[in-house]
Amino acid sequence: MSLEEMKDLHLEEKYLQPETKEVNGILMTKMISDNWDKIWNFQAKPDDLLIATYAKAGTTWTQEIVDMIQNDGDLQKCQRANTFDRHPFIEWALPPPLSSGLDLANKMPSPRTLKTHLPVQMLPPSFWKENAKIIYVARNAKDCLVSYYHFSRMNKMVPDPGSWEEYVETFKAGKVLWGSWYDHVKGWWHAKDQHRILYLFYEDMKEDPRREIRKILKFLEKEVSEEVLDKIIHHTSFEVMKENPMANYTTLPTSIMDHSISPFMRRGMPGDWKNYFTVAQNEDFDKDYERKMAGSTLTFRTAL
Ligand code: PPS
Repeated sequence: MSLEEMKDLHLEEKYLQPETKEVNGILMTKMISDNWDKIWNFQAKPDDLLIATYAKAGTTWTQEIVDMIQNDGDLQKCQRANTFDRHPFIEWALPPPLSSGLDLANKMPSPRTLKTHLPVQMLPPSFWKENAKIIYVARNAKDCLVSYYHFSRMNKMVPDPGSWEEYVETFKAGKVLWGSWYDHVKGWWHAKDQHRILYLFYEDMKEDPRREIRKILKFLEKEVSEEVLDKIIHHTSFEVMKENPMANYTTLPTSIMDHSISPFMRRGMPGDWKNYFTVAQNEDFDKDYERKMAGSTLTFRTAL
């Protein structure tokens, strides 16, 4: 649906800078909250593949890698649609007649690849029951925060982040959509020992994409030639994806995502947080981080 058609339907006020409403103590858009029963009762299938992440952790990157693998490196096939249409975002609810993630997923023939940002305790239970494969990608908190801040400035479908200083506190308190980063990464880390979950790190993918893509291949029980692997690495590099309209979210109207404020494909590297945190903010952040992550075996690299 074009922006003009959306305007005709007067839908904009319903989805731009949306109201929020908690579900089980986790901040969500009001649309997600209002549709929560349907989302919770989503029927997963055994051959579904779910890409689960905290927002801004490398979801789109992983989606492109997986799609390239599933299509044996066929670039044309991976150009068939926007990322968000290739892989339904299961909890993303929009007012009709716009398609919600559930509608897209229910219409999609199997095998499906799906996306979620849900914290582990809120994943529809059918995923566990059907033993669907899940790839979880985690990214260090500081880079996630910076990326989420800029994304919230340019994307009118999520709440306004306020000033940088305000946002640092909002993020630490977990009062952002999909809740606390700390609980999210720890919750999924714990779950990986009980379920078919491949837990990856953004920083590892950046350091050695070949090694990490091989892990995904093994998990998906797929094999590709070295030539195809090279092609996948190239096509899913930040520089190439930044120019790929089917992956960089530039096909959305600027009233939804305004890339002149900040591009979706922004910096694409670990350590960019150093350009934003003051020394004092960093010290405070580290102290709070120690408290929130105490007792966890999960460790992150904040630079390469
Ligand atoms: S979303 O909206 O939650 O689905 O966003 P998500 O895709 O998880 O995260 C967006 C950030 O990932 C960066 N990105 C990449 N980094 C490295 N390589 C590749 N290929 C790549 N593709 C996307 C993107 O630039 C966002 O991070 P920042 O730090 O803002 O640049």
